[in-house]
Amino acid sequence: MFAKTAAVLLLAVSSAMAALPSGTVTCGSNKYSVSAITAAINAGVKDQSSGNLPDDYPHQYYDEPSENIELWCSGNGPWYEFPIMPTGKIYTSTSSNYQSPGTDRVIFTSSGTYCAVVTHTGAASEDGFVACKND
Ligand code: 2AM
Repeated sequence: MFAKTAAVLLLAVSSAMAALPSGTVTCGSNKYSVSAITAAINAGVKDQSSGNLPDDYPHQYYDEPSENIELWCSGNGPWYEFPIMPTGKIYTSTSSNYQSPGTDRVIFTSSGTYCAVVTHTGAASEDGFVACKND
């Protein structure tokens, strides 16, 4: 009984803490480690606070109920999205050196708390997003 209660409590606390993914996240055929995800979030937060916004990223991310994307962070936003690149490089587009943002994005809060990894690959509409596997 005690163990069961403790397990339920642990589950409740850990889900409220917006844990990072437990392992590799897959977006279409692109794979991301937890450290790559953390690095992309940190770059997005840094760009935002420095006012350096390559192609306006981070963009604000809006909860779209029809997309059925679960956000693993608590609160009501605002949320932000920033490209995560399958090359392992950090997204640093500039007007003189344009870089495509690709298909995949990390979603996070203004303080850099992890919320999700999403992709345009396999989304129901061309401009829509779908959650990446194991995010
Ligand atoms: P993106 O530029 O990173 O692809 C139209 O889909 C625009 O809204 C795109 O600029 C897209 O980001 C952004 N966007 C924000 N939240 C979205 C959501 N929940 N679903 C789809 N696009 C979203």
